[in-house]
Amino acid sequence: MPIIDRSIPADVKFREWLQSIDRDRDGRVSEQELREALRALGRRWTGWKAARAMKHADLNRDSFIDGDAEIGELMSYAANWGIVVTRDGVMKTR
Ligand SMILES: [Ca+2]
Repeated sequence: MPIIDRSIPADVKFREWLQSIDRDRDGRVSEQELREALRALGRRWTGWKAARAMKHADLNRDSFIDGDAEIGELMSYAANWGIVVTRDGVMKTR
């Protein structure tokens, strides 16, 4: 179990991860990009998980995750998938 280092703002690492999965570099994350990222992390049921995450975190319903509030929601939600943010970046706990 990785130790979460509170001295490093977790959202910085999460933002770096979001940038890395933003394939078309438009500065926001689509459901498809999220799905591909989940697959790359070895998660299963990625279509279902991505759809659930969008429903939860896409607060303004524009079909993209962007902005502090939505990124925060997505980061919290990712813990449901066993995905956490540490000083080394985004990783799986199981
Ligand atoms: Ca949105």
